[in-house]
Amino acid sequence: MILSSILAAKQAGKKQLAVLVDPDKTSDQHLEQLIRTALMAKVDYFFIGGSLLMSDRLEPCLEQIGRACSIPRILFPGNALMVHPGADGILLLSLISGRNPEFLIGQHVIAAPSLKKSGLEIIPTSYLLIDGGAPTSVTYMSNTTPIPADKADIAQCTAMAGEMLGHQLVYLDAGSGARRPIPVATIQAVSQNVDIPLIIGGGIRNPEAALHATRAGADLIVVGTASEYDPMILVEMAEAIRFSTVEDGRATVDGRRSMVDE
Ligand code: 1GP
Repeated sequence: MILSSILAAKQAGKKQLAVLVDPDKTSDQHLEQLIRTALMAKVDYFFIGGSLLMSDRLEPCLEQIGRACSIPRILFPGNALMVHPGADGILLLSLISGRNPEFLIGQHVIAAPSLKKSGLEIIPTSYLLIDGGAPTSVTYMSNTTPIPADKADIAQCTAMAGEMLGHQLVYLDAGSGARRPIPVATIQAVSQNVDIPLIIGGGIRNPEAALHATRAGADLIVVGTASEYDPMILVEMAEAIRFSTVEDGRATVDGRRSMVDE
């Protein structure tokens, strides 16, 4: 079960890493290399999805990952068309930073029959868009305004409301390709005020950014764009995240503090 493994990792103070695969942007060859690197880096999950699906690559991507490894494949859907029974689970996203009913309930109603018979593990997730410095596909496609990056109080209260509504995860996303990742203060405000696992993504391009986010309280880091340019970055990201886990356990590794600006 995906949710129970995320909860167990949080309980153990173990930080996790997910790679976002956009089926439209991934060739067979690139995906093969990405899977190899993900195995090397011991990546915890594949997130699969995007704001749009222009190709019919969703199923081939799911199959290719499933043939090559047992890393769980979690759908990260932009809309109801992205439900596919070939995955292992799906983040059932409620876009609660926005006020567009289509992404609060409309798409969910459309997807309900196929979700019900899909056999997928369905994980109700609070999804909050945080301004990452430039308009992104997801803000445009969802027709919603992201929470201003420095309004930690709004992010905090929104996440608290999502938790009280019964969501099992909270995902703060600056959007794929964001210029700036989510500020540490915003991550801290949310992580200190909700108990459900916290996913952070958008604009995380280097190990330092991943480490800053996990130190601030992120439980699971999502990396997409950076791995499209350089799959090997995953190995460094995973090391940084594990370093943060070890550090939380107060068994710091000599010399590794130089990884971040103190
Ligand atoms: C986007 O959080 C993901 O939904 C990943 O973002 O592509 O910027 O890594 P990047």
